Amino acid sequence: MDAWYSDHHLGHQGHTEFFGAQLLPSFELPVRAERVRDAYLMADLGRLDTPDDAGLAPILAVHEADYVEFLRGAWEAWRAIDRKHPALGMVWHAGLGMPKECPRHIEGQLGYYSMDAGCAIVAGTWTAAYWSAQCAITAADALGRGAPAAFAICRPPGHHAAARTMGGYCYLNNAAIAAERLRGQGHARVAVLDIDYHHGNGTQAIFWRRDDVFFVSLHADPHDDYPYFSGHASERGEGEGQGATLNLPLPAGTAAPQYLAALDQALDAVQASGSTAVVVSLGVDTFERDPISRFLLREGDYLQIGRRLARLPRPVLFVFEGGYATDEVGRNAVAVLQAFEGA
Ligand code: SP5
Ligand code: ZN
Repeated sequence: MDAWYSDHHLGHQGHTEFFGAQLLPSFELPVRAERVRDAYLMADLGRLDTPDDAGLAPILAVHEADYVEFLRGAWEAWRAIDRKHPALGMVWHAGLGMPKECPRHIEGQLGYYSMDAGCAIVAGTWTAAYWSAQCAITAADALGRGAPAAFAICRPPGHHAAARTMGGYCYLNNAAIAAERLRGQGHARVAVLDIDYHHGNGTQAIFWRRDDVFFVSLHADPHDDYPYFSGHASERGEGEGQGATLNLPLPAGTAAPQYLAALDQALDAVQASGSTAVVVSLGVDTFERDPISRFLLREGDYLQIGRRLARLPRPVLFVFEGGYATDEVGRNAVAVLQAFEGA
């Protein structure tokens, strides 16, 4: 399978995050995508290319225009008040619902458009997020031309971003944008299978009321881990989308046997959904030595995952999400693809 990668992601660095009240460099580092790219090339699975520029239209098919405008201009606006540090909101509207009025001040806007303090903005953030999304779009277009599988090496990741909200290192929802693109190619039903350690709350929210995109996710139980406020098994979609969301939360300490059993359940659900194209949100922060996660998957387990994913209906688009063990992130992500191709 061919892959898409853009080095514009390198401009998104120097951003920080909090652990409690301690400010740390973000776990979401440029080296992650470089390691995935290098492992992909080493595995000799196909061609690596840079994405085409499909413009803003496919992004605006998923995200609200005011949010996209905010992301484009946030760094410039922030520079007017602080020229030295990343932009980061610290005031949120939790519990109030989405306020009617968006604040005029950039600090207020940063809070208005975010779910947490995990999305600092630096000079290169918008360009990086834009080209990350373009990787997913170009890869989806390759499927439209008949490729059975493709790999979008996206950075920053996307699955925590909703239509008007950033969070959890995610600005634009690459997987949702790709799923929408596949819908536009004539697939009546598309599935998004999210195997990142964290619940894909953004993707779930985007398709919550729709039955044309089936969302299924395996992740840490939100009682115990980020994003805490979505991902429970009781969340099944609403309205037209009733039943088109499936969450399979798993406890801390989950290892391969339990994980693979849940994956089988997810794969059965994708089959039953009648989807004719699949986007896999491929996070490998399920790894035993991931620094922010508490599952116990080992390197060889990613081959098992890939072999099982070969059961998916084609075409399949792999979109890179999380994975923070920088020494192993490349090998683990590419192991999934190798086993998928080999099966
Ligand atoms: C795309 C993705 O994987 N985003 C993850 C965002 C997680 N943000 C919250 C991280 C909280 C980490 N707390 C545990 C620290 C252990 N040292
Ligand atoms: Zn994650």
